[in-house]
Amino acid sequence: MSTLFISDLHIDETRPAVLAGLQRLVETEASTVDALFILGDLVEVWVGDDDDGPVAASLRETLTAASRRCALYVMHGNRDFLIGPTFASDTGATLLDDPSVVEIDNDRVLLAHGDAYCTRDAEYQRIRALFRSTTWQTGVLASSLEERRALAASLRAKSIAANENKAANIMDVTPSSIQSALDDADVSLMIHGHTHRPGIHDLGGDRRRIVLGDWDRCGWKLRLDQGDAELTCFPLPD
Ligand SMILES: [Mn+2]
Repeated sequence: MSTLFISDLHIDETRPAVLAGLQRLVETEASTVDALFILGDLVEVWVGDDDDGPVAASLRETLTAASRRCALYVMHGNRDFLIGPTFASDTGATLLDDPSVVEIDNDRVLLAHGDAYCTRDAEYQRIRALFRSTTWQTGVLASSLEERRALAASLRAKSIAANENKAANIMDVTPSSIQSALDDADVSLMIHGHTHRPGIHDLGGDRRRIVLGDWDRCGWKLRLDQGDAELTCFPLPD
């Protein structure tokens, strides 16, 4: 069995190369794997499944093409937590809870976006809890698409000012929170994104933590083939 993992594409209208890179990955690789997992922050912002803009339309098309070639799983990140069941059914994707344990090559693997393990950033964790609460999300989704676009634009302006998508500004995971997550799930392998610090970490014993990379100067993908893990950076189209 072959499985592909990506995360942190942060797609928006300002970076067409990233969307083009995803389209090319789907065309060239989705039919060579059994499943594609997107572990959060597929987009820079998602204002709701009723988004009728060009980026949302391209994403629907691209993910639909992916789900025709392999099983497609989408997990929320801290940017696209408003992706809902309508988008999932439109594209043939299955929404995955964060975290989730899935079986791959007869091994149980813990999948997560990763931000929940950055426990040293108390302020971030407070905002995370708010944004992921049903009450807050229901309130936002009750406002008009125009109001949500305005809210997204103001949050995005703040994010650019704060350079929030840069690894230096994202706190890394707390090692103890990783060990607890592995203990709780009773697994030896976890895969996550968010921190923009791609790598394969040997945690001792048979424990491993694989961190996916963000799509910026290149795209990042992890391919698991019968237990072999290959984490690579590949060029994005011009
Ligand atoms: Mn993230």
